[in-house]
Amino acid sequence: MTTPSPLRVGMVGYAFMGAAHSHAWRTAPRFFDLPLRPELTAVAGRSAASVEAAAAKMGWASVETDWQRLLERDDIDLIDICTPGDTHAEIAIAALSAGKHVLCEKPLANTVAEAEQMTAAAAAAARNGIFAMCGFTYRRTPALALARRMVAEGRLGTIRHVRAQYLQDWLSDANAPMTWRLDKSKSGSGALGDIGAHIVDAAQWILGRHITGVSALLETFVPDRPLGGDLVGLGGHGNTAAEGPRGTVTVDDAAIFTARFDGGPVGVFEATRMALGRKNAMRLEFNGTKGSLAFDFEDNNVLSYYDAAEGPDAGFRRIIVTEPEHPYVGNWWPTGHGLGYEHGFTHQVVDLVTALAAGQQPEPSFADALQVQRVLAAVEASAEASSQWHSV
Ligand code: SOE
Repeated sequence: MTTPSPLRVGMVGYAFMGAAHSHAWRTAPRFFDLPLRPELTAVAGRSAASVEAAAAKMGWASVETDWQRLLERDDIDLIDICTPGDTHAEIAIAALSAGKHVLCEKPLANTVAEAEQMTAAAAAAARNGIFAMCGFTYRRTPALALARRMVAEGRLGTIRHVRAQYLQDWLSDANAPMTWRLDKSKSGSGALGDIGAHIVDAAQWILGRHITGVSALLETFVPDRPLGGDLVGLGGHGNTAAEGPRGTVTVDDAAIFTARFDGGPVGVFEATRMALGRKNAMRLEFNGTKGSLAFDFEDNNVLSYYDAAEGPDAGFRRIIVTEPEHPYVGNWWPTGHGLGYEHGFTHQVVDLVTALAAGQQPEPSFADALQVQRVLAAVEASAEASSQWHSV
């Protein structure tokens, strides 16, 4: 067997997402026969001591304290962007014009204008065989990939309803500290972009339909928070109560909206990081004319399916998505042994590397992610348009 050519990766950022991506780059070739062999060539971060410690822990061969250095290096083929949203556009556009492939964390950018520029840069690069992809990893959760397959097979008939929630609780405590995720200039938005973006992308991808309009409200329950916390630890998922001077929260704590999809389905969406007791409840439900599907990431190896053809005794049944025939699962453990959060990132590497080796556009493309960005912007615009709010 010939050894695959290397795909030499330079990663920017090394917190929560950097750790998840590092694990995926290392693990993917150990479980999947990849057409290219990922190499963890260099990681960039501003603090020399911290980036060196991260490189040693996560398995990167070298470090840079300026991400621009990654673009100058000719031993790097792909730039993996794991930094807050305010840096995505600059890094991605520069990387593409330097002839590097790009994997960029979601949401693609902080504004539609930035996302448009990134999409234009990606289109130009694609003409030269250089590709960009956005990291909506939940597409790679086996149960959700199976849901998409079942919808495409017509098992639900014509879809009428979409019910989508992404519920976490790590910001419930009003003294949980400020993080970059609560600063609009860094994160673009709050629960909306951080976790709402995932349910928008997943719902559209599973249905193969786009959201065409929304009616929304956004709420910020805790307008200021202690500045004393660790702004970076756990990628800004710090939830240990802190004291001292408080900074202003400039993003939404909760985003709630109704939506219409092309072709007829209607949807209800909710994203919050203040649903006490819900840890990572990324939930999707679809109701069609022939059946329904339901998923909750807190039980991520299960897809619930209701088949109306089973007659009066039909009930939701739990498909344990761990059979070798299920998407991605055949390369892992024996039936029933289950996968977790990190596997989505590993599958993302598998799909990305497979597309790059074939000279094909990986999905989701920047154009796909721009469309999600437009939905987020429409939610914000609708929430601001109080004239459309009817008081009771
Ligand atoms: C990354 O994909 C991500 O969206 C994080 O940014 C969220 O904070 C996390 O809770 C879910 O995953």
